[in-house]
Amino acid sequence: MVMPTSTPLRSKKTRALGIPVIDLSLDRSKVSELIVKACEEFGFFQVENHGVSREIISNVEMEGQDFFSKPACEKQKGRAGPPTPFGYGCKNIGFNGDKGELEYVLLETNPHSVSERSKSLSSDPTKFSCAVNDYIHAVRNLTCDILDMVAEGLYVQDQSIFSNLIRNANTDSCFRINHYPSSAHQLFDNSPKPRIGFGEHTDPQILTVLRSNNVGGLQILSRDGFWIPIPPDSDKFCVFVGDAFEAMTNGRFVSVRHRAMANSVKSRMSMMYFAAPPLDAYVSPIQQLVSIESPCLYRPFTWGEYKSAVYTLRLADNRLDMFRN
Ligand code: GA4
Repeated sequence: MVMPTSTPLRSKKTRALGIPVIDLSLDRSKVSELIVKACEEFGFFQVENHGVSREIISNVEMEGQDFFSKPACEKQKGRAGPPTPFGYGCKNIGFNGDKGELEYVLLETNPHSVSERSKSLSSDPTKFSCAVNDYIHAVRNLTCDILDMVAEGLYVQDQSIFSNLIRNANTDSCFRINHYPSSAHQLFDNSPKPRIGFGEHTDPQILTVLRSNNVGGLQILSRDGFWIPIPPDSDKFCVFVGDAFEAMTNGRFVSVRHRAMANSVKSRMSMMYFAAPPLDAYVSPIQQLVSIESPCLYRPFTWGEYKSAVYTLRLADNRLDMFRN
């Protein structure tokens, strides 16, 4: 059989919409190039052939389903509330009055904290925390791999410059499971209003890695101001550039605004790993991306400072502006 000699390697796009789907099993240097391009153009991409095992994913998904199917009073035992955002939450997002059509569990990612929190979330805390910890471990490795490829694609000498922040024992990364209940009753409504499950925002962290069941709802805002629905695919992960990455790349990457709709007839469950630096780490633009032509856009600030500022604001607020030079 005659094969084409040199088919250019291109990221597949969800055709009509142009959102990159990157196959991580391709040649590493090509993948690095594609990831950087996607971060620059969209601040968003999907990955396939990511190497996270189906078993690890389905174990945590089952724990999530079990938890959200419990009676409300049971779930409330693990309730989050000021001063801590961690634990179970329902309809309230953050502490400043934002509401959503969802319930969620938010956890810190260190295994000890997961075990402790599991006691108020599950009747079998060991099983719950093992499933969550295995998932976090696998997705953290995937995230670090992606970050190393970004550094490679940006021709940064220290290729672990980003991933070291996530591998650091004091990383402030967190893990969240969102559950958007179905709205089967709207089936018979002639003009069902689209309901917002989680309102428009950017993620404050470096990178977010999301996986959902096969129920749609996620939308990203394109640079020209259109909401683009992301087709759900439980075999892929969605990757979002966060505010901290925008700052570290001196604005070369832009954090992507996104939201989740909750008007599906099936319930949607998504799981997010938010990769963040330690609280005392500086989120400054890396040296290689600052020059006379591209002067430093942000004043130096730590992740802790940024996070505190973020938690005083509303979901849709533009946060990075406060730290501009
Ligand atoms: C968005 C990303 C993560 O889910 C999160 C969210 C946090 C929360 O739900 O408590 C925030 C939101 C998120 C950004 C602005 C602030 C903080 C709600 C909110 C109004 C856990 C995070 O780190 O920032």
